Amino acid sequence: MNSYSDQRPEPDTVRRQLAVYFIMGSINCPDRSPVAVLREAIAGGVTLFQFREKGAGALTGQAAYELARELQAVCREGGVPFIVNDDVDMAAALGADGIHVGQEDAPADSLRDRLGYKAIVGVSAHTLEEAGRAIRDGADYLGIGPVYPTRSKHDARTVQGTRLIQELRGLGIDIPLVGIGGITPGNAPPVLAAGADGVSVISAISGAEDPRQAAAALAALHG
Ligand code: 3NM
Repeated sequence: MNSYSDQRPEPDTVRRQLAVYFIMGSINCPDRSPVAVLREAIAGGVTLFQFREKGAGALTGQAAYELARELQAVCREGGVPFIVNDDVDMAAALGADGIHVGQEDAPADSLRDRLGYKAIVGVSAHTLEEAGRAIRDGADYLGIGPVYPTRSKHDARTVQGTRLIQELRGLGIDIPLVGIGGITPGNAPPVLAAGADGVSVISAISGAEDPRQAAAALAALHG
C-alpha cells in the first residue's frame, strides 16, 4: 500500500504557490484584526498563507485553534492554500493544506503520513547540510533564511543574504525554494534573482499600512 509520502504535491504547483508567501499570527498585527489583514493581503495577491502563532503573547489552546479556523476560512474563500506552522495536531484537526516545520521536527515524509492526506510539507533550512537532509526526508519546499535582518524571529540565525539560495541552485538542486527574513518589496528582487521561487514575509505585509498594496507590490515582482 502506498503511503501519503508517495503522493507528493507537484513541484511546479508548489513553486507557483511560493510566489508571495504570507506568514502571520495574532502578535504580528496587534492593532487590527488578523482576519481583515489576511483578507486584504489575499486581495493583493498572496499565493500561500502560513498560520504561525508563536512568540510572547501568542494565543494557545482553543483560542489559537479558533483563530486558525477563521483564517483558514478566509484562505478557502480566496483560493489560497493554508499551512500551519509546527503543530501537526492542529494541521490534522483542521485538514490544513500543509505544514511548515524546523529542523528539530519530525522528517517531512513522516509528517505527511501522519496527516494522512496529500499535504504540502515545508522545512526551514539554514545550511547546505540541513537542506540536503530535508530534501532526502521528503520536503516539498525549503524556506531559506534569514536573508536579511529580521525583527519577527528572536532566535533567528545569522543573516546570510542570498548565499545558500545561490549555492543550492548552483549545485543543480531544483526543489521549490522560498527566501525568508526581513524581505520587503524593495529588497526582494535579489532573492528571486538568486533562484528563489518566491519570498515569504511576515512584517512586510502584516505591518504595512496597506497590506493589500504590500502584497500587490510583491506579486508584481513576478511579472
Ligand atoms: N523564519 P519578517 S526568519 C519566521 O530564518 C522566520 O528561518 C526565519 O519575518 C528563518 O518577514 C523569520 O518580518 C521571520 O522578517 C520573518
